[in-house]
Amino acid sequence: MSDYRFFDRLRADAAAERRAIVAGLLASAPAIAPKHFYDPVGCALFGAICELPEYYLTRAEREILAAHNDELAGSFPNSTVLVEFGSGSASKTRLIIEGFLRNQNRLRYVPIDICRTVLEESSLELLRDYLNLEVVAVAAEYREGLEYVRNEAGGSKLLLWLGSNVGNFHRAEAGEFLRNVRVAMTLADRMLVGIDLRKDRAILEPAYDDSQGMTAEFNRNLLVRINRELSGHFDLETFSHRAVYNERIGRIEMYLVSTCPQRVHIEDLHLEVQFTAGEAIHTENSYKYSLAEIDALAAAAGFQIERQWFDAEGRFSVNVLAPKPHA
Ligand code: AVJ
Repeated sequence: MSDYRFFDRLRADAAAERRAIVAGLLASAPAIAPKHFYDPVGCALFGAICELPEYYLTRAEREILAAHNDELAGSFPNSTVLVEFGSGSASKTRLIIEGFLRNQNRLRYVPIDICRTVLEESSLELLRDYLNLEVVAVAAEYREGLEYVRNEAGGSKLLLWLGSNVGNFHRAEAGEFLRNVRVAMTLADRMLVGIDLRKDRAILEPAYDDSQGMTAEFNRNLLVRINRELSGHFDLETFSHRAVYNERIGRIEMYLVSTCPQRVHIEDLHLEVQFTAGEAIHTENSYKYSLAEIDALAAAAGFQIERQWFDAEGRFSVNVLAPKPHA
């Protein structure tokens, strides 16, 4: 298929990854980075999470994109290129693609994702469904993906960062990443960022602790991975899923909590990790933003907010950021 190219920029530095896992598990506040969720099983579980009744984020963002895709596409010149960080199944991106294909007869789409399997599958589905689409898929983490964007010259670009993926970064780090993106952009380019808003914990906590236990399974999959890939001996029954909204900081925190005192052997890491009863492994932060925090994020990264849309219930925001000329 001439309209399809696939680049694999996933780092193969297994030794460095292992060292990071050891350091995380041995830290005084044990932690595992959320990027490790996304092996093929974790990617599939995340896809299922997006369909859950409690996980309002995907639906709210889809509602916004459906309402504004024509206006969005209409504000760009012909032969604009779409680049997406963390494209996943790209199911919401379809709305944006369709908006652009109503305005221009060809469109290049560059999805960048850490999930190789989901990336390939979604790319092929898009190619099948949109005859005038060219797909340049890049399997990569954000950093390598950004490098790819920087080296790719071309017409004007719309960069997408949907799904409140920004939420996994601490606020200052989110600003730094966006600033790096800003540096790779021209003044004609735009960055579209989907950001979940601060809200009542009664809505937030069930979104991360659903009644079907899907999010718990997604969380525990980290331990399943360690057991399988590093010959670990985590007993899944003795780690419970916890998701709490830290209202002061404005983030959901996810943990795996050891329900008893125990030692866990991880053979390939030559490691024995001790847990006390109630000791937790911090597995994810999901930051939520107030409008003032979105303003501050954009400003810190050298952007101005050109458009800002919300779903009818005011749960989620989609922000079109324009580079400030002298930032
Ligand atoms: C993919 C990081 C946006 O934080 O909402 C969903 C991941 N974790 N349920 C989020 C996630 C638990 C998700 N992001």
